[in-house]
Amino acid sequence: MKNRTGITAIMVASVFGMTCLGCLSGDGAKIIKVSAKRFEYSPQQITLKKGTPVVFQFTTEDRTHGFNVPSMNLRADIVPGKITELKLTPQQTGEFDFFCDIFCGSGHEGMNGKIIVTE
Ligand SMILES: [Cu+2]
Repeated sequence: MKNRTGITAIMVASVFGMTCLGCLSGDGAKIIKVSAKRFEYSPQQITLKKGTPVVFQFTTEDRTHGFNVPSMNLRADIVPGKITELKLTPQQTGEFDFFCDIFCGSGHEGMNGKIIVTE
């Protein structure tokens, strides 16, 4: 349990240069890489286990996008040239829709995906 200084309670950390210095993954959480581009996320469907902490690492290939999961009260900006991290420990099983909430052009409305939380 080293390298935990100052990272325990951080929700979002953005790091320049696509490297992840002092990232949230130090506590053993599973890393889930999600890339965004007009007008889709990859992967579009993410399956998680209830009670198991994960760290999302968001990147974008073209421009700024959003990542918003209203039913989980979770959102982030995804900015070119950075890795944006978001920590999540799902507390409920079910299906949770996410979508881009930063207008990124014609087609933006269909930029969405799903988090599935299993027991
Ligand atoms: Cu968008």
